[in-house]
Amino acid sequence: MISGSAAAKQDVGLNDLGLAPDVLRVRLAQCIINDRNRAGDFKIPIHLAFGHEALAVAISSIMTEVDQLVLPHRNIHYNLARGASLRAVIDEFALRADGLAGGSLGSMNLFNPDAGIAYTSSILGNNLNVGTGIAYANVVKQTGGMAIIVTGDGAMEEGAFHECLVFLCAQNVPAFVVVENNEWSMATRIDERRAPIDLAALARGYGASYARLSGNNVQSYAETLSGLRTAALTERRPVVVEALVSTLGDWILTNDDNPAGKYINYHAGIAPKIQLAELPAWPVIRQSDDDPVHVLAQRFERNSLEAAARDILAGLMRELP
Ligand SMILES: Cc1ncc(C[n+]2csc(CCOP(=O)(O)OP(=O)(O)O)c2C)c(N)n1
Ligand SMILES: [Mg+2]
Repeated sequence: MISGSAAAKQDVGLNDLGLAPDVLRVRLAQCIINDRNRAGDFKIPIHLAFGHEALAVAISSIMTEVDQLVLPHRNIHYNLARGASLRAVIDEFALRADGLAGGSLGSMNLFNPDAGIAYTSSILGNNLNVGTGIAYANVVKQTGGMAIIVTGDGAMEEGAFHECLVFLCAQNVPAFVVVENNEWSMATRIDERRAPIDLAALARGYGASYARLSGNNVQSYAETLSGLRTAALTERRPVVVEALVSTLGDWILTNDDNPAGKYINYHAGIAPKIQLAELPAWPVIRQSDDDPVHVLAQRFERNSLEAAARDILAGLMRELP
């Protein structure tokens, strides 16, 4: 299990912060998009991924030019981590021709082959089948590349999840099947909707490797994933990577039916409680290991992180339409 470590802190400039600036950029860009959504700029459903930044940045950092990402409906963190400009994403979400995909894909199907994002689907489970085909093509064509297929704890309830693992194991295909486990599928928690599934045992049963990521330490995630990538290619087998994430942005709904207030876990749309202007100088949402930005402070001095966040935010603001 990978978790945040309490190594000596470093007070350093932007270039010496490792992957921290990338985590901050993905966080700040999402804050800006959330504010724009609140202002009424977008007409499509947008699934933000506050709390998922460390995973996306770490995965992006270990990808080679011949690897492919295959994504589900919640994909903004990967699109940003792979370098999409904020402006191109905002234009895409506003369905403008200048958008990342010419305004034709919107949010839930947003892919970007130039950045190694080969396919994205809003249909749960659909990207597992397509990703399996892409992974197999890597073997047949001997590209040396690896498909990284991302799914959720809800989408893995689709039969495609099992078909995909059976095929990848039977054909000795290296691939990552990354399960972003936030415990929620829309408004239902795992313990409300099904029996718990032990992914380690399930992977073992099919003949796949298994790794679990938790704690949101981007640097150790990257090191672990890099080792897993090498092992998958050498051993020619898939790895189920279960990443524990908290999708930040929860709020309390109070109305006639719920006078005492009902807890709403963030799924899509505006995260009502998150506003850039109200966040600290470096954009922490939750003071715990649930928040990859909070975890950055285990390694770096707050001064360094605040300075980096200011620089990155200024750069993002310059991009805005
Ligand atoms: C085949 C299919 N069924 C239902 C939906 C509606 N739907 C969209 S997102 C979602 C929840 C997905 O949960 P999970 O895979 O855990 O991803 P998360 O939203 O938690 O990141 C559902 C049921 C869909 N898009 N496709
Ligand atoms: Mg989920």
